[in-house]
Amino acid sequence: MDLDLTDEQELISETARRFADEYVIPRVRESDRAQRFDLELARKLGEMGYLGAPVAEQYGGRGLDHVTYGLIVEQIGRADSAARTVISVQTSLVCGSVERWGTEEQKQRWLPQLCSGEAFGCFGLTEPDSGSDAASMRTRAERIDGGWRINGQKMWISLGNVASVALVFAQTDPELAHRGLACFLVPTDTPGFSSQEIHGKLGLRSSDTASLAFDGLEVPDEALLGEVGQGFKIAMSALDLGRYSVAAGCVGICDGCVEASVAYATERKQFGVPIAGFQLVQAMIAEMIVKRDAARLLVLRAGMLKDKGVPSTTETSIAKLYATESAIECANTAIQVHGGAGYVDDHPVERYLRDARVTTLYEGTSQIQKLIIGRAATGIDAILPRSPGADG
Ligand code: COS
Repeated sequence: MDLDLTDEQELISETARRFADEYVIPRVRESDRAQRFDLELARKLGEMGYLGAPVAEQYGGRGLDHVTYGLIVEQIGRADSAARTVISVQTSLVCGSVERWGTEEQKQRWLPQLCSGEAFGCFGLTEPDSGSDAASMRTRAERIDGGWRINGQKMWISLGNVASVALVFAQTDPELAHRGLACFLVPTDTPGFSSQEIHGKLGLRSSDTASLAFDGLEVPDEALLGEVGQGFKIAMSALDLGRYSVAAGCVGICDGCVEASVAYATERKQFGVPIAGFQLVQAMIAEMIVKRDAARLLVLRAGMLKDKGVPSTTETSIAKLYATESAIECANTAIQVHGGAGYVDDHPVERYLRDARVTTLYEGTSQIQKLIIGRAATGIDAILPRSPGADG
């Protein structure tokens, strides 16, 4: 594994770091306090080429490799996880799915406006009663003349209130279980589509989060992404990209924790010396650095596998599991380094902790990542619980 970044990768990462420092960080505290989605920032991400960075240039993307995309996401994640969520959802879940599974017409219609930030997209998989068990969704799509009628609800949908297009996963035939799922590209101005803001979140307060409802919503056949029955595969392949992006963002959080802690500990004096001079404080900083570097290497490995075009589901789950758990641990440790100062939002570390907390829940919980990793190692599927006495 070649760990050297190319000159271009270094340059793009450095540019993203500068953009994060100069443009994103100065506005993040106010948006977080106001719990307000920063539309101007989201559009600026498009202008910078950070939405759809790995999408082919012919569709408005930058045609970058996944390693470079991960470097961009890390830098934005260090600055603001809400902005990073815009990139992850738009690029990995939405653009990634349209580019891989869409018809030429669907790609031409949606990708340029999504990559430029002119329009936003959301990913409608999770429902009030269906999270880890994504295939058990209740949203139904029924065949009508020339198209489909969709009824149901989605929950915890990032960008759901600002999106112009929603990827909506729906069951076409419950008897077929996951093989009956279909995915639709639904313009959000379609009659029967509605969204509602979700507030009161622990973190990601300036991220737009919605519940969606579909009430007799009708779409033509051309709205189908891929084929009927491919919905589950589309969702899982999207999550392979989305989990990678979340992991890269969490490397950014770990890095931000190190940076803030070193700055604070070398400045803050107690007993007449900077607290960085105390061994127990250095130990905390060292622990964060080890976690950051290990997470960064796991993300790099997953990105390299994606760039080679080989399966990377397990390595992506390993990166996501480790990076997200590490982000929480680093943020908690960084608050400890900061003492009381870390408990208020003059420093970024309390926000890091609140924002990191969701990353072990969304795009597959840590438990789901462990089950994916364990199944790959043992060949035994421990995902479905078996009742006592059941066969097999
Ligand atoms: N890419 C493409 N196809 C995939 C895939 C992937 N990464 N993972 C699985 N599939 C396919 C399998 O090949 C299988 O295909 P067939 O029907 O042809 O056999 C099918 O999907 C079912 O796969 P699997 O048996 O692995 O599904 P399980 O029901 O065992 O469970 C888990 C899969 C639990 C891992 C999955 O449902 C999951 O990841 N759940 C979490 C959902 C999630 O992350 N939700 C958050 C939403 S975004 S906030």
